[in-house]
Amino acid sequence: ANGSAGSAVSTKVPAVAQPLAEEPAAIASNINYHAQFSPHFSPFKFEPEQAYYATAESVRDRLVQQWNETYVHFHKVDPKQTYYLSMEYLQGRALTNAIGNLKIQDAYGDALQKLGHKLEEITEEEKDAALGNGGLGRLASCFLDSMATLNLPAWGYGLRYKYGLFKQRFTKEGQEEIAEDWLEKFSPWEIVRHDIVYPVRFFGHVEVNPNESRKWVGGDVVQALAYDVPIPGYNTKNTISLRLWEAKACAEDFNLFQFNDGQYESAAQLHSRAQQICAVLYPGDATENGKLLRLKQQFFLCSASLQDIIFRFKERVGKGSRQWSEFPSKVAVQLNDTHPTLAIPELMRLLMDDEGLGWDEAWDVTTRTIAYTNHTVLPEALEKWSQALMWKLLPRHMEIIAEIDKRFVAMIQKTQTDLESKLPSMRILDDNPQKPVVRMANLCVVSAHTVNGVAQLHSDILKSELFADYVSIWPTKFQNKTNGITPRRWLRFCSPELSNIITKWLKSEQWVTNLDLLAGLRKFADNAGFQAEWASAKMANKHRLAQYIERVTGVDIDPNSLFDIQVKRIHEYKRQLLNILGAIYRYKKLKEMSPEERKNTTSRTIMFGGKAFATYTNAKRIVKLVNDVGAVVNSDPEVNSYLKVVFVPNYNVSVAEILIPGSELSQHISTAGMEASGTSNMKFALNGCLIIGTLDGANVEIREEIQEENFFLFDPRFEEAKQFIRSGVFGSYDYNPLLESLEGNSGYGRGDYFLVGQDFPSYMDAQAKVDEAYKDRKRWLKMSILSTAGSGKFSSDRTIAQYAKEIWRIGECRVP
Ligand code: NBG
Repeated sequence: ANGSAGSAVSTKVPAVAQPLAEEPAAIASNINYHAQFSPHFSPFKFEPEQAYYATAESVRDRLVQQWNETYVHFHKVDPKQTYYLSMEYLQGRALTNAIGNLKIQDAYGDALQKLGHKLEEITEEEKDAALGNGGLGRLASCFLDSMATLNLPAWGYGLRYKYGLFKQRFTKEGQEEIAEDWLEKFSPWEIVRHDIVYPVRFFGHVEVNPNESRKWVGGDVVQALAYDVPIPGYNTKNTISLRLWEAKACAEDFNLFQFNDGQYESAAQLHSRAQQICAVLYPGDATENGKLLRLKQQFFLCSASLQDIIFRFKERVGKGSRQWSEFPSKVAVQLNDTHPTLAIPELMRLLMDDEGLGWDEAWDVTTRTIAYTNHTVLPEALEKWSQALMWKLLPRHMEIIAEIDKRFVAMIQKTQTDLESKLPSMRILDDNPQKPVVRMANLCVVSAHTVNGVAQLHSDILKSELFADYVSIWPTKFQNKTNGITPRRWLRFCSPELSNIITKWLKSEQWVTNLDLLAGLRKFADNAGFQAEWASAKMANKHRLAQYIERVTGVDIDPNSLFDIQVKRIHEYKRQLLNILGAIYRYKKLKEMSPEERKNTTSRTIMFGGKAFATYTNAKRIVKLVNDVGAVVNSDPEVNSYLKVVFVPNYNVSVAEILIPGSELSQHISTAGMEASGTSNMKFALNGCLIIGTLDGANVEIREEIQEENFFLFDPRFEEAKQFIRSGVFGSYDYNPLLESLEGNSGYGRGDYFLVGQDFPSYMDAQAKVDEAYKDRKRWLKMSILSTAGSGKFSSDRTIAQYAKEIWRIGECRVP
C-alpha cells in the first residue's frame, strides 16, 4: 500500500503563526482573506454564495487545527479505537452545526454583519451532503456527532459518492428523480489526502504457493483515495474524521497507444470503470450489472478501510513489536447493517495471505474485532448475494466464506446436534440449486462477537424470530442498542427559540450534552408562564414552516391549524396510505357537514414528505395520490380553511430542520413489527410534537418515557387479539397458519399485507382523540412539554455511550 510509505506521525504540532480569530472584526478579516486568497469565483464578487464559501473555509481553519491535535493525541495515547463502517451517511449541511458545536455563532453572526451578510441567509447556500437514503444513514451521522462530543476515539468510514440521493420533483405523472450533484462546485468540508491511497482488487484468481499459502492475483486494480470530513464535537476540542473513499485509476491504466490510434473510449476504459464505483449512492440493482456494481462498492469500502485500519495499527506500534492477538484490544469495527459484511472475509484474507497468520489465529482476531447491527427484519431487505457473482468478483473471499460455512456446519454437527435439522436455514451458503446465494446476515451472526437490534422490540424480535436458532449457541451474543438522535442538530440548532426557553427554565445549558436533564421540565408542565413561552416558540416555528411551504409549493397554510406531519421514505409498511385515506375520509365528512358543524371541527394541515425508490411502483402511486388529493382539497373553497393536504417536495435533512420544529402531531403508524426503530419519532417528540403511532419500533419506548397519556396510541386491536392467541394463552397448538389466513398474507403482496383496512377504524378513533385534545389548549401544551421532558433517553449520546461500554469496550480520549 502506498499508505504505508513515509514515517510515523510527528507528535509535535507546529504552532500556528497566528492564533485563530476570536473577535468579530478579526473573523471578518479572516473571511475576507479566504474570499481573496482561496478564490473560487471572479474577484470582487461577494454575494451570499461567495460569503458562504469564504465563511465555511474560515470555520474549516479552526476545525483543521483541532482535528490535527485530535489525531496526534490519539496517536500518542494509542487507545482502543472504533471504526464505524457504513455505506451511508446523511450528513446534511455542516456550517450551522460546526459553528454551533464550536460555540462561535455570535462572533460569526457579528462578523458577517460587518461584511453585509446575515449568517442565517448564507447558511442556505450550502447543499446537503445526502450520501444516504434515510434513517440508517442519518443514524450514522448522529452517531459521529456523539462520538466526537463524548471524546471517543472513533472514526467513520464511507464512500464519496459523486451523486447522492436524488432530488425529487413532482410532475403530472408523479415523482421525478433528478441527479443531485452535491459536489457541483466543491465541498469546503472535505480534504483530500493525497498520501492515503490503497489498491483494491476485483476479479482475478487465486494462486496456490508451494507452501500451501494462497494469494489473490490478477483482475482489475483500482486505487482508493481518502477524502476526510472533519466532525467536531460539541463544546470540546475533539474533532474526529469521517473518511470517504473515492475510486481512481492509475495513469498507467490510461492506454496512450490506443488513444493515439483514435480509440478514445477503450483507451480510457479502466478510468471510466473506476469512476463508476463511486458514481451513485445505491445503484439500481434490478439488473446483473447493477448488482455487480453494488457489490463492488461494498467491497471497495471494506477493503480500503481495513487496509487503512491495519496501517494505523502498525503505525502506532512504532518501533516496538505488537502481536496480532492484540489487534482486538486496539480495534473495534462496527458494521452498519450487512452492507459492509465483506469486511469479515477481507480481514481474514489480509491477516492470512498478507500477514501470514494461520486460520485459527486469523479467525480469533476477526471475530473479536467485528460487531454487527441489524436494522431490519423485512425479508426483501436481507441481503443475499449470488454465489456465482461472488466467485467471479471475489474468488479468494468466496473460498474463505465457504470455509467459515464448512466449519460452522461441522461445529453444529459436533456440539449442537439438536440444531442439525435447522442447518439448511442457519447456514451461510444457501446451496439451493435454482439460485445458490450467500446469506450476509448469517455470515455476520456467525462471525461477529456481538449482534444488536436498534430498539428493544426489534432486538426481542431478532432473538425470538429472525436469529432465534442461533441464540442457544451464543446466548450472550445478542444485545439491544435503542437508537438515538443528536440533540445538537435536532433541537439546539434547529429550534433556537425552544432551546432558549428550556435553558432559561432549567437555568443551565447542560441538557445539550446530558439530555436526561430535560426531565426537569416536567414540574413546569402546568405552569401558565412556561406554557405561554412554549406556545409562542412553537408558534414562531410554525410561522417559519408556513413561509417555507408557501415558497416551495405555493400553498398558503394557516399557522393556527393543527400541523400534522408524516415524513419518511415512502414504503407500504410505513403506511402513508393509511394517513392519506384518513385525510380523504376527513375531507368527505367535512363536505357533508353544514357550515355551522364545520366550525366545531379542528382545522388541520396534513403534510407529507419523503422519497419513493425510483422503481418502487406502489410507493410512487402513493406519492401521486397524495398530490392529487392535495390539489382537490386545497382549492375547495368550501372546506379549505379546515383542511389542507401538502406534499413537501424533496424531503432531506435541511427540510427536516424546518418541518420538525414546526410540527404539533406526527405520524409513526407502521404495521406493528415492521419498523425496526424509527428515529424521526424521537426528533419530533424532542421538539414537543405529539405522536400518533402504533406499538412498533422505538415508539414503544418513547411512549414509556413520555407516559401513555401523552401518546396517541392507535391501538391495533386486531393485532392485540392475535398476539394474545400467539402468546400461548390458549394452549401450545400452532395457530399461526390460521392467523395468517386471517391476515391474507400467505404471500407478500397478497391480501391486506400491511393491514391498512384492518387498522383503519381504530386509526380514525385515535385521530378523533387528537382533534378533541387540540381544542383544549392547556392540555395540549402540557402534553407537548411532557414529550420534550421525556425525550432524554433518545439522545444518541446515550446510545453511543452504551455501544462504547458494552460492545466496543473503549473509553474517553479527550484532547487536553
Ligand atoms: C432502518 C429502519 C429504521 C431504523 C433505521 C436506523 C434500514 C435497513 N433500516 O426503522 O427501517 O430507524 O434503520 O436504525 O434502513
